[in-house]
Amino acid sequence: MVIMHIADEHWDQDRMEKCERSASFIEAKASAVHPDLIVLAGDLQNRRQYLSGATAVNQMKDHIIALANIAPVAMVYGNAEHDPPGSLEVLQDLKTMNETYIADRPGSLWLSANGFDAAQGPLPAKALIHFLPYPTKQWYLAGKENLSIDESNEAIQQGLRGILTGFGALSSGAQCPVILVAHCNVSGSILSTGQTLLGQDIMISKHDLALAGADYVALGHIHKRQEVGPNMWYAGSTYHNNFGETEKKSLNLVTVNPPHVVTVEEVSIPSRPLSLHECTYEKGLILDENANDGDWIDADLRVRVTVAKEELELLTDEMIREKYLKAYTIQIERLVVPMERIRSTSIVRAQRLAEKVELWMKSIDKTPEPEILELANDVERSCAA
Ligand SMILES: [Mn+2]
Repeated sequence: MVIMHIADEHWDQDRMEKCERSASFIEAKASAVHPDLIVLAGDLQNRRQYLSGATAVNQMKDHIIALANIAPVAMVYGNAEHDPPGSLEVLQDLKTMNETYIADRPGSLWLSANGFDAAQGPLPAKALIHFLPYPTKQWYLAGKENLSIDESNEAIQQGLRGILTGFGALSSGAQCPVILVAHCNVSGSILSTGQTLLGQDIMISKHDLALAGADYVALGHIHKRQEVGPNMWYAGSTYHNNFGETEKKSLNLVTVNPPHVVTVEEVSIPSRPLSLHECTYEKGLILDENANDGDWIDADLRVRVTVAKEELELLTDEMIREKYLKAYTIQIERLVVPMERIRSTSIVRAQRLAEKVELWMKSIDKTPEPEILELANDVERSCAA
């Protein structure tokens, strides 16, 4: 049983080049590997796509058709900000070789040669799939609107545990690989730099997820690829969504061999990093202490330059472009501040006390005597001792 686990594709008409580049890589990989099941763990769209005007609906639909012509596709709804209720219905009932199932509520399905089935049919089951779309308070607190915050949190956790325990009961009788597809925030996971979460997440612990008794948990929501518990993986997003997000993007190829041997292989997706560099313009120089990172090479780069009002006219776009010659694209922002602030930022950034003293003296057009710098070093050493 080979499962292709993809998450957070974030289809968006404003980022079509990025979306299509990753999507065609994924389709080519799927067609080469020919998995038994393709799993999409939520946030298929970046925001609701409309059929009229500028839209990503057609490309997104073509992508799902391409995947469902290779293998059955199982997916869950992501956050309502990205996959609003009902917004994925346009992907239901496509004319494809295999079925596509989109879960908007918790539930389980059996996969056999006949496709997806709510009950175990006469054909041998290839897999049991549990679905946990993004948990919302409305869903878990329906009919319990008058609870205090503590009581609601407890009710939500109880509700989730109930569902996961129910999954577990079904899993224990299954003679096939068991997969849980979930879009949620697992406690202890690490956000990718640049990713900000909208609203307040319901947190789920890996111990609660384990109640589902799945061989593999295919997670979506956090854009940084990571294993949060034994065989519980965030695949990460398929392209770089935010400036500052520079880690490489991937999908997981998961093999489950009976009885319960799971191997996970990372497949890197060629996506251009979104690099963010903050620097200062001072006396004809662009100072960027992280320039040596090189994370901007071949990246879409945003450069934020802090520049003194008095020096603004001296700083040209060409000077900035020249510093980051190998960046793929550059967006330039100028933060204009009074001269004093520029001086204090470089002083704050200096690592050693002697360096700070030197910078400060330079700002009042003086050069420190060597004894003064030695003294600064002595002060630093005696403080550290
Ligand atoms: Mn997402």
